[in-house]
Amino acid sequence: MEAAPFACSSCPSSSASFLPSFPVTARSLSSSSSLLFRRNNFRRNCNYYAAKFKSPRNLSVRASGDSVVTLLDYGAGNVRSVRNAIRYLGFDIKDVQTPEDILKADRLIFPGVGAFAAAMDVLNKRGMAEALCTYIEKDRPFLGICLGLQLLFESSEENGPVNGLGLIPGVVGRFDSSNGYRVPHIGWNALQIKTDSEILDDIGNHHVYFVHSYRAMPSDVNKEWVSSTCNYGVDFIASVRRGNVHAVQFHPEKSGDVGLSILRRFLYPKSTIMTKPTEGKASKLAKRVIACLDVRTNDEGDLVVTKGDQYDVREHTKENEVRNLGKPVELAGQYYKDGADEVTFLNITGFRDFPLGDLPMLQVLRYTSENVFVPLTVGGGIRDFTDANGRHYTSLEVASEYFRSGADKISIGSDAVYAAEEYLRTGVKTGKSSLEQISRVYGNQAVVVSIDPRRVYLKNPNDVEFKAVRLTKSGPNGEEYAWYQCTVNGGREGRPIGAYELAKAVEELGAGEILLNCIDCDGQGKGFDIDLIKLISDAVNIPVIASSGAGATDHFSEVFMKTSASAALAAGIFHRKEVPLQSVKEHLSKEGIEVRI
Ligand code: 1PR
Repeated sequence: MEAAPFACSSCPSSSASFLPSFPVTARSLSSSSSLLFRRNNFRRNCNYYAAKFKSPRNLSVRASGDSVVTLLDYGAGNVRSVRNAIRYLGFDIKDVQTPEDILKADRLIFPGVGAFAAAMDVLNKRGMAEALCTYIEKDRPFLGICLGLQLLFESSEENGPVNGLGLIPGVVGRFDSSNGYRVPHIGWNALQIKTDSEILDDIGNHHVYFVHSYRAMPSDVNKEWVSSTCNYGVDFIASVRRGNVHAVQFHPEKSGDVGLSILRRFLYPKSTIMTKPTEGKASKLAKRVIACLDVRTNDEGDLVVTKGDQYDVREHTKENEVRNLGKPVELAGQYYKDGADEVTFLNITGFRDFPLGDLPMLQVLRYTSENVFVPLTVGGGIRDFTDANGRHYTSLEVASEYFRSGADKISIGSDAVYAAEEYLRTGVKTGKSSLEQISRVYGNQAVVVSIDPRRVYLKNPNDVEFKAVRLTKSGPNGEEYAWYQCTVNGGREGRPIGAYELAKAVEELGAGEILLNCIDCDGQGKGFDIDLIKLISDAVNIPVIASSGAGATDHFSEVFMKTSASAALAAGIFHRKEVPLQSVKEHLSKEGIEVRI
């Protein structure tokens, strides 16, 4: 299986390569079944796997020191962010190679990645499921993250039912999107602390970062485990704790200072060096504020952050040079400190320069992810490519390289337009587009589609076959309507598809989020295109990021009050230091819009 980004679980990955999982019976799901019963049942299942797959045995294990944490990275995904956070907190990492490594660990972190069935399959095949159960039953220090929490339950409905480790009663199910809640659940949400959870002390009023489509529900049979819940349409389990065993559904390694403080409490239990996080007021899913860095190589060959006006990034001088607004790693680090909820890098010449040839971009991701503990998205050039030597790269390989280098989400622009056009023309999902392949392997929460539409004014909405909107402000010749034509190659080529049609098609093809730009508004500082953002955010059930045109704090409150956007992204005002990120947050907060402070 390909590496998956940190965003685990639980996502509707339909990869068919999983081995059959053991059957889930009504009895095994019965709420009255005892832990012992489940463990016996589990051991029978393990024996079945042990017979089928020989696990490596008797390999020597180094003793772990005080500042070493053992990491269970079963090879199904990229856990770079977790590694970076552990190292940042002063710990070395010892990777689990064998089941014995688990049993001998002093402190074990299990950042589950990928889909539930695939993860259980790997754990069973390598004999690690049994070792994990033994380790946890002995109350050894354990921290499961995201899928690492879900796997502790009896079973999951993700591509299932599929049996889990069976340590906690309950079934992991999918969020219901029919009640207006967008799935995946992506973003910063609040915790309701239920019991003394130790690692979550003082965290209750803060936001932490979630990204998942599946969740476990609190009930009478698992209430002694539940240390916190979170509300997203329903109250679901956000964390569990019993003795030294902890697991969290959210991502501490992506939850900024608050997340680092949770990890620190796990790594340094009972330490006196804790710094209390500042007072928080979190009560629900926050609207996100995202800083975007358009990156390209300038004429001197340096990778710089640039910024266009309606996508034109060159200065209007005799030299006509590429606008240079700073260094990508430095700016990303600054925005993280300023309180950005996410950082997005767009490799804007990726459509013509092959990104894997563009190694500085990968370096930018690697360096940034060492110190930036909020989600990183990277886009540009994600498509199949044959290099000058005739070597063919699939879009999946390009995406994998981005993920391995520290991206949590990838963003597809031009290639998603071609895929949507093809899908709308044939009505067939081939499964072969970059969008479908990457979302199947990594989960749809890891795939953003970036749309670059341009307004086309109309006198009459019936003049085109695409969805048109009545404009709040009429066009240059008094036109009352417009449709939004999608473009490719950085706005250079208009395509026969509207933003509305594209958004609905890519949602069906597996996009987990939409980054909605607007060429007309880009760099203008006059506000977001509310008509466009309302049109798209009302049309899909996945989160929409409003982009292009922010010029003042009011523009952010306007977009959140008038549309269903989940996040707002800006570039120019942050790069030019016209409006500090913190003042955007403060303004939104004053307007009664929940944000992460
Ligand atoms: O087609 O898969 O290679 O992806 C290319 C990516 O690069 C796309 O996401 C596309 O949006 C982006 N891109 C290509 N050319 C440009 C350009 O500016 N010449 N940048 C470009 C798009 C738009 C926003 C911008 C907001 C906010 N930039 O991301 O940051 O409009 O700006 P503002 O706050 O200053 O108004 P592919």
